[in-house]
Amino acid sequence: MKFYDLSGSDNKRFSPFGWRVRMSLAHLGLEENAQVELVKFSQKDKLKFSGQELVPVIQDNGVTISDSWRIAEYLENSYTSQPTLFISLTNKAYEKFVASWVDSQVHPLVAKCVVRDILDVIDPNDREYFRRSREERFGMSLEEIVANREETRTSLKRRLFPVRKVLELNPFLGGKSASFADYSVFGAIMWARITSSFDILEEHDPIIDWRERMLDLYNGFAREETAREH
Ligand SMILES: N[C@@H](CCC(=O)N[C@@H](CS)C(=O)NCC(=O)O)C(=O)O
Repeated sequence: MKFYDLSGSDNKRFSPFGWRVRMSLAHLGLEENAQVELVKFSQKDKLKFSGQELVPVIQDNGVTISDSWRIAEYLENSYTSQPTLFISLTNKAYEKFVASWVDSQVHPLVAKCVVRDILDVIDPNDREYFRRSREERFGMSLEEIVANREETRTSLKRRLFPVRKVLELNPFLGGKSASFADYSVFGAIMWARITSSFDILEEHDPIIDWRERMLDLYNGFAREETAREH
């Protein structure tokens, strides 16, 4: 299996969607099966075979799959007989809800905290593209986007309310063990952890305990990925 993941300079892998796939591979015990191919923003030619320009992508047994959700579905369908990544039996409804909620409601706030810092961890050749494309998307400079990030963090704290409520009852969003819902939220956490020294969680937030549990999973491999100092 080949796994194409986004990379900054020094092979830093910060893509939140890449993290969903990394955690899913580890969850299924497949991390050793996947040969990782790192792709920088300026190396989109490596993805030509997939007919689109975004990572993550996997190639396995002659099939090519892009999009973290579709990749996780493929892995679960191909490598397990029982549902474990997607625990809700009704059309994966819960995981779909959480993943889409993170994409639309959590990622924009995380971006407003760390997008300027991403510039420092990507390849110097990718910086002009990154600044231009993100400034176009937000309609302001990277510096302006993050200017009020303490306030953004307070909004993020409010937005993460449902996560806190589930964690009052369970150690993981998946219940007793982690599921794709956890990996969706955790992807956003790792995105910030690797690119920025700004902690997107405020002190004493109970979500910090969950973050620690997530960092411990699968022999703590996520914790070993170099984080920027807080
Ligand atoms: N829906 C896709 C989103 C993938 C995506 O947005 N990937 C970003 C990296 S986090 C990317 O490849 N960006 C390339 C670019 O912006 O040029 C998924 O879940 O995999």
